[in-house]
Amino acid sequence: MSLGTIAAAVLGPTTMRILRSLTILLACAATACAAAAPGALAADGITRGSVYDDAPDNRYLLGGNWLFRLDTGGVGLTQAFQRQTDADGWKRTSVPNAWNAGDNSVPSMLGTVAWYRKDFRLPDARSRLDWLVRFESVNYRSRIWLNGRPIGRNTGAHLPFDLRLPRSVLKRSGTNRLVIRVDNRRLRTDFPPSGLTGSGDPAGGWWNYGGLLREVYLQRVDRVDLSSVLVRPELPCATCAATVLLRATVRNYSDRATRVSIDGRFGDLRAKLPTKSVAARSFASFERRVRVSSPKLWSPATPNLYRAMLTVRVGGRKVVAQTVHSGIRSIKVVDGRLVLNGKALALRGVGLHEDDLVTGNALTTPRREQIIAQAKEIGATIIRAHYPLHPEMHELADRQGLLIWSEIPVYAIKTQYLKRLEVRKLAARELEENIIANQNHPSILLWSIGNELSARPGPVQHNYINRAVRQAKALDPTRPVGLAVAGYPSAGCRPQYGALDVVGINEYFGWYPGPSGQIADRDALPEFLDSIRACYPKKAVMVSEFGAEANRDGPVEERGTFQYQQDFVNYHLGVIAARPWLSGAIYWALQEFRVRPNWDGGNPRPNSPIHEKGLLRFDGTKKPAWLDAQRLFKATPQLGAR
Ligand code: GCB
Repeated sequence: MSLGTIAAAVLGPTTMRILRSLTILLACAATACAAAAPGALAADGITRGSVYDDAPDNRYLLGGNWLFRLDTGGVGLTQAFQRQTDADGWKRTSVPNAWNAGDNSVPSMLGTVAWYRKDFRLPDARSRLDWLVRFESVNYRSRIWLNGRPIGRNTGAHLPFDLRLPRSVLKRSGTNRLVIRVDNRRLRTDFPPSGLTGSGDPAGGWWNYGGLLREVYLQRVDRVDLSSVLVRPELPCATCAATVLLRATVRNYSDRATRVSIDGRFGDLRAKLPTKSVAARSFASFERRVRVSSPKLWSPATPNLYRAMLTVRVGGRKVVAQTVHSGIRSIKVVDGRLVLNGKALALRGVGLHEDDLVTGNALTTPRREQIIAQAKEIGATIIRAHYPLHPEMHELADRQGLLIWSEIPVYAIKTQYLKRLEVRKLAARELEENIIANQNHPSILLWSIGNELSARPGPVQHNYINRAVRQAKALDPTRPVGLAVAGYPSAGCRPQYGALDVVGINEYFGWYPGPSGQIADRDALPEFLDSIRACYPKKAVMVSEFGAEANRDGPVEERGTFQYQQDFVNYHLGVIAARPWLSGAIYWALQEFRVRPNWDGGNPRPNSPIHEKGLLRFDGTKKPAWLDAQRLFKATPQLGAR
């Protein structure tokens, strides 16, 4: 047992997290603050563990000093790579990092190519070990080299990927050099897609931050590793016993078939998973069900968590273990309502972006804690983002009782691109990865397959919806599947939404005019919502967005004033409250964030690139409408209205 493991056992995860941050700071005091040339940077900053709790225990955070440089070009990739590995031109940085945080220019939004480098020594030099590198989120296209040899690539942010460090190039005791080329220039077929606005500026619903936006880890593999862990409670009724499925998918990295045994735990219950042999260089799944006779249910009001644990052994020796904090609850759509543990929901909540004035999308733990605390303070029971949130956001939501509308960034992609095979494949991969990475969280309410695709769907979107719903249900039969759509009366009833359990309506009545001015008048909202109910009587319907920009005091009739926003919030929440069949409503957004150059968001006096529909300003101060939303959220019986 290493010192780190002993410390973790004695001190617990939160204290360990604080100690890790201190270690990084002290490392900086000893090295970064000395004037060593970046080219000769010492290998440093590797600490045992992860910034979140439910991770396998064989991870090491690749923290400390990293190097960064913008691309200086090169004819081919090899030449570019060689130039980038020269000693000159690198600057110190730390990871996570968004290199263009605070640069609000058009070129910054359009994206560029940049390089990161980390020199490191393995924390354990034993030759029987294999090593992986894991990236939690890289925006957008990445290529990775180890000691000058290409080892892999990835496309798409907000979801993790890992690569094996080849034995033939990995130095067991010397310094290894990891180099990552990150390209955040967007294509029309990316998630989210690029494009141009009417005025020729880069389009897009949020800032295009480039970089290693979340943590990077090393993962130590002792012959076999946990490739995924599933802890899935099934609750037939609110007063029933629960069955919990424990499943571990194990990968054997070695050249020999290996007999693996797994000990499972769920709360106080212990369960051995059937022992089997895993063939050389392949995967095997192990599973077992346990019965929990009188479960303490999870809900936003009582976020009870059970600690589950899977410990993998080879020849009786523990090689890896993972903890999962699980919650027992059921979520269903019954007669057109979302029902949690047998009670119909009328959720209230906020949409958000992982954005920070200083660090952009590369958030710190305190900033994540702040966002969740703000959502709780306003009285939310649900949060929504356009992409999978950081794993720690999920854990905070589990612990503090927030539900998550979990969406993949299949955002406003045009039908002509959605039609393409490579786009469909990437969407399917992101949906699968999101479900595999995040399904253990009781906070996840539903899987959303996208936002604002064409409001008049045809065969292409129909086909996308059908396949995505089928895929999500096959991976996770316990959760509903939804889609957020732009709310326009002219769209009518759409049979293409048939496979969905939940329809989210983004409604901006009385804010944007919409095509032919059809949503300019807010008084058209009640009738519109009633028509949606009539279209989809068996589906759960939620208002997935509503909001108005506000950045100044002024008359209540003047768009963009705090008074207009206040009136807007009161009116919309009033119309929503009068429709108890709505399963929820989500204000867009909790806080201001960066969108794109020349963003006006419908405000005659905008403050580009800031999206100002937030109830909090970017600096965290409250706008007057915050109190209205808080009062009305808290006055709503959100859990168990029926
Ligand atoms: C939407 C989008 C969201 C935007 C919002 C707006 O429908 O889903 O990403 O920020 O409208 O403010 O226009």
